[in-house]
Amino acid sequence: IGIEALPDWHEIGRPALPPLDPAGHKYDRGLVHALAGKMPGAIALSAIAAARAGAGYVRVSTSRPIDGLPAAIVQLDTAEVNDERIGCLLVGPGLGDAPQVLTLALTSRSPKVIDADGITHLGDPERLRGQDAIITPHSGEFARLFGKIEGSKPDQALEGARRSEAVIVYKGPDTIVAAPDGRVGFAPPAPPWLASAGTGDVLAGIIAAMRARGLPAFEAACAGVWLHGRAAEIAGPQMIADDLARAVQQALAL
Ligand code: NPW
Ligand code: AMP
Ligand code: MG
Repeated sequence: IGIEALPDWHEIGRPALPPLDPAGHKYDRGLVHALAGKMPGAIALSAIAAARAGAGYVRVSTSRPIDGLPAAIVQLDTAEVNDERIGCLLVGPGLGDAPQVLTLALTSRSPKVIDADGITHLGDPERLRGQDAIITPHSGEFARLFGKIEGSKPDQALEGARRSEAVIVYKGPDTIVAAPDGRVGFAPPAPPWLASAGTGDVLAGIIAAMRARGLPAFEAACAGVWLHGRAAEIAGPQMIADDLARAVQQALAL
């Protein structure tokens, strides 16, 4: 089907974040709790991006200390996934072969962003039902989770959202956000230098921060995609993922 025939589509634009409560404390400004795995550098990128995207508090559960994290990012050796203060749980970047960490995340009632190896370990999209989840697959991860779905990229994303009851951020040069209720967001063009290692991990962290800061799942996903693209423009063609994570702060001011 053509774009005009899609149920409820729109071009993704600047996010409308709720204003900060002048009397708020760090937990009110959004607690992102990230679960580390075999490649801690990836979750470090996510955590830094979440902090730069304005999460008031970022925690990382990890079995060993992670280099390069700002002092404000707290490292814990236990995964307290049932803490009701968690505004968004993040699992998957750098997880590697640790499906039990995904299973643990799915026991939490908090909203979730699931990316990378977390998507691969899902196996069955029906495990996402009732999870209040956003998933952020590239085309390889999308095919691993959903198998072959016919149709255009927005058709596929919508069908994936329907099957999983999750918001899908189907990444690539033409990123699409699809919700189970039929809404579809089309990202504005993003610079091709985003195609480098670690940029997807940064996106997952930004979206987790948007969710923890109070945006509903579809809006958080769209806001994250928009900020990620703008941060890439600000960081410029020679950027690496670390620069991208830092540039999110400037993208928020646009
Ligand atoms: P092909 O070539 O199309 O046949 P994986 P990953 C296919 C972590 N990272 N983009 C493609 O197959 C991540 O968080 C750690 C990419 C390819 O062979 C994950 O935990 C970093 N691939 C883990 O590494 C920074 C696509 O899928 C295969 C594709 C693995 O994530 C880097 C790769 O998929 C990285 O983020 C697409 N659009 N479409 C760190 N600093 O520690 C199809 N493929 O095996 O899931 O690899 O995405 O690199
Ligand atoms: P990942 O595949 O998880 O590392 O994520 C890569 C990120 O870069 C995603 O946000 C993609 O949408 C984005 N991206 C990948 N290739 C391109 C491209 N050619 N142009 C613009 N953005 C891209
Ligand atoms: Mg990735």
